[in-house]
Amino acid sequence: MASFVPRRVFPTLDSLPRSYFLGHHRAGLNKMKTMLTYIDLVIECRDYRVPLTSRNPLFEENLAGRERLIVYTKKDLGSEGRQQDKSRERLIQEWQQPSSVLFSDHKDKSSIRKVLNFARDHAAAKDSLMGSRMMVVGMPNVGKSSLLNALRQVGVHKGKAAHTGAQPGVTRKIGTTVKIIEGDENNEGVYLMDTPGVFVPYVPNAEVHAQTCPVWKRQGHHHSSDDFSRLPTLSDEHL
Ligand SMILES: Nc1nc2c(ncn2[C@@H]2O[C@H](COP(=O)(O)OP(=O)(O)OP(=O)(O)O)[C@@H](O)[C@H]2O)c(=O)[nH]1
Ligand SMILES: [Mg+2]
Repeated sequence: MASFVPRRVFPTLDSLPRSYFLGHHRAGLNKMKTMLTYIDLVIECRDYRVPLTSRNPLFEENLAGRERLIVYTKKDLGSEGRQQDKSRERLIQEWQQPSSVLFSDHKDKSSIRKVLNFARDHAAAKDSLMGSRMMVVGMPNVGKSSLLNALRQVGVHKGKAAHTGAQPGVTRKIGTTVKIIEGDENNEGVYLMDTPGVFVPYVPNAEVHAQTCPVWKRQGHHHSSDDFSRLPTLSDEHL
């Protein structure tokens, strides 16, 4: 039997659409911008497995001026708790300074408590009777609504409030706002607002496209086996 010889060069698939920037992405981003006045903290979610390509520069451009916590979600799918995983996390934290960085798994209460503690400290520093309002943002399917549900579950022991799903585009509108930390006589508590995932308007080259599409399987978009053969590894992301 002939032995398997992996290919070293991949053809560029020019026929594939390289973006997924839909009307509700633009509308969502514009609405997020207008809501910023009421928001004390932006919680930006990125995918732990693709820390570079799940970052959307549109958020930096459009949501500047608010303090930001970056949460790398789905840690359970990308980390085995090895030394190299921890080194990579330290590298990501350094890279993102001065923003704060946390890593989460929506089913791991201790990682969710770390996000809650950050939110609590942030709200306490603001020291307002009105409590604090936060907004979760990120690319489609990174786990924003799952994080919101987990924070609500651990923070105020309430059930799922936002729809979640394996396909991108589940959250279509800015809407669900939930309490994640109870208030007291001095403040109203902490509230978190869910937002629709926003993709980048244009993916510059086939390589970046090949890295993003297997992670955010696009609705109605067929991927060739070539896309999947180029599934990114964390080393491809230079981290
Ligand atoms: N293993 C694992 N899966 C997760 C985690 N967080 C979210 N997911 C899964 O990822 C998928 C997408 O989650 P959502 O919370 O709907 O993602 P979203 O960012 O709100 O997506 P859109 O609203 O479409 O932009 C779902 O199948 C979740 O169950 C996590 O920490 N670990
Ligand atoms: Mg959602």
